Amino acid sequence: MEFDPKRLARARHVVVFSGAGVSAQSGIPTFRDALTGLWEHFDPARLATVQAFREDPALVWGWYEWRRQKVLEAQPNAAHLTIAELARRLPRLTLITQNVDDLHERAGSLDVLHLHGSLHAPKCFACHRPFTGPLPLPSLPEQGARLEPPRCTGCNGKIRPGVVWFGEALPERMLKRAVQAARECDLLLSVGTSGLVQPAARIPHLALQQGACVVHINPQPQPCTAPGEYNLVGRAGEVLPHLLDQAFA
Ligand code: BV8
Ligand code: ZN
Repeated sequence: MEFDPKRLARARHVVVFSGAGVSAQSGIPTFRDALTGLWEHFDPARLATVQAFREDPALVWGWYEWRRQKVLEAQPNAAHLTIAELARRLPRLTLITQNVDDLHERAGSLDVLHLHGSLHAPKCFACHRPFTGPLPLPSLPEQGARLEPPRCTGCNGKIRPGVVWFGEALPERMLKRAVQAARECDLLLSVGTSGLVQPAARIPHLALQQGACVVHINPQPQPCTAPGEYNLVGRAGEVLPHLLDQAFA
């Protein structure tokens, strides 16, 4: 059964749930893509943890600064821009992202729900105060270059990335708003995510459970377990603009 794009134009409340795949065509490595994936050089499950930062703060801070540098050098791609355009054309759109980059915001999306935090919100590892000091452009030679984290102006603690690490709780308020939107939407677009990381991966299932239609936009077709679940196989940078054109033609 094919997904009818007109359902998008008629939707009352659309949720877009995005993962690393939406930034792939901006040149930001995803976590799992074999060739360029972040896992290939460094295992995020090992590095994206409190333990790793405790053991080797310069390695972890350097890895995140390298990733922040990639984001600063990147541009939003057609997928980000189309999601921002959809929000302008629909009565209501809630954007929930697992990504820690700001490409959705730079594409014009407003009120982005970051379930896993942001590269642009560093904070003190000790006292949790947001770090407001200057962060020079890292200009790191390559992934894996070490960099001593700056110090907190309040308590001299080490500054850490403002992201949610494995084993850390997701920001309560964000997760509540995301669950609420999934429970009341009539259509959810799941864009560029392998759906492996919990509890974020529950979001599309919550939408399905209450009868919303869920569309996976991904070059790898995702398992469709329920009626009302569809695959649009392809890269988000091409599939989303095409979907917008067909929906509002
Ligand atoms: C928690 C921020 C408890 C940091 C991230 C065993 C079983 C089940 C769960 C667990 C388990 N062991 C541990 C857990 C829990 C764990 C977890 O889920 N682990 C997984 C690995 C099994 N979860 C946690 O630890 C969470 N916290 O549970 O805390 C708790 C509760 C209360 C109180 C205290 C503690 C925290 C999880 C958050 C981790 N942080 N990010 C950072 O970025 O470094 S996760 C990180 O990885 C991303 O944020 C993202 O969520 C995830 C990557 O997933 P994707 O975005 O889907 O990316 P991926 O590369 O996997 O896929 C890309 C997709 O895009 C692919 O499908 C590809 O085909 C597609 N694609 C490629 N190109 C394109 C494309 N699609 C479209 N267009 C293209 N062009
Ligand atoms: Zn501090």
